[in-house]
Amino acid sequence: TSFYEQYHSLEDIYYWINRTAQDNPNTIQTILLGSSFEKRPLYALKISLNSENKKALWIDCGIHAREWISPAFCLWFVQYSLAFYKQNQDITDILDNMDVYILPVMNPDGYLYTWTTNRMWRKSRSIHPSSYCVGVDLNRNFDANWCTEGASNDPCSEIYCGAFPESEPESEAVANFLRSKKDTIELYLSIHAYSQMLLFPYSCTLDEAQNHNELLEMAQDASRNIRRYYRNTYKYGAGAQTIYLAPGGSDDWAYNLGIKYSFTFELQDRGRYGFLLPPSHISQACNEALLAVKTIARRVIDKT
Ligand code: 0X9
Ligand code: ZN
Repeated sequence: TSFYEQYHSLEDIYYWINRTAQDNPNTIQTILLGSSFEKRPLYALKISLNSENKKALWIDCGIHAREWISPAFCLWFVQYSLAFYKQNQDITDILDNMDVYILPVMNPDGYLYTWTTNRMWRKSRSIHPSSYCVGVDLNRNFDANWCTEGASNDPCSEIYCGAFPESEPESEAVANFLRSKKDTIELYLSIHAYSQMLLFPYSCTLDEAQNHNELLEMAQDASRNIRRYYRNTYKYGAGAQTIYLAPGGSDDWAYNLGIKYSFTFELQDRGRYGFLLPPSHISQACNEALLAVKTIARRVIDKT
């Protein structure tokens, strides 16, 4: 099996980021977004094949530490882009029309902790002055109905929202970057696991987003394609209506910033292995997600 059909330690991922940028100096650039609580660098890769591009696609992976298929997808996507540009029509159209920013691991401290100490860790690894409990749920720390129903102000909770919006260096770094690029980024994607869902705003309220029907059609189209090509089922819908109310998420925040095409993908599986998805399933899980990215990006490009 190839490098991309395995899970990788944080150290290996940093090595891969460096190596990928070095080997592709004309197309790939690394961007240092900031650093984690434990002072690890947050590197994004920018894939740029057409210097005239004004539009961009953002993909982040690894917000939640234990969702190992998520960083695996970010690596998969970069590799696929480099290997299949000018070979596959869909990826060629994406890269001809958009720059792509990829953040392989938004929560490096948590990811490392799942490799060394606790495989089921979800949150970041920040310490709080008032509690012995560690970490913030980075997907509850953004400024979208922050810390209302569906999040917790208890530092010991798995869905702890943090002391204030963007209190965590990881979420602040991502929010700062997206703010600085909000006029070019047209499509925001956040990769999670598990449960096989294609979600869009809102999760922080039961209200419908202004372009709800458009988002619904995009997600439905992606879900249909996955069923047709991979015979697998992905539910789709607004987050709060499809899974649960969960405020402070990056997708809702990016949407309110003005990125009108904003999605959270929950990759494989539906609970058989859960977060412990075996490496033998990586390729199908990533191919399904890739097809969803292609389907949705195509529609965004055609509209804008
Ligand atoms: O609860 C979450 O943060 C995500 N599910 S997970 O099992 N990966 O933790 C869903 C996120 C949906 N979007 C928002 N809540 N904004
Ligand atoms: Zn998650």
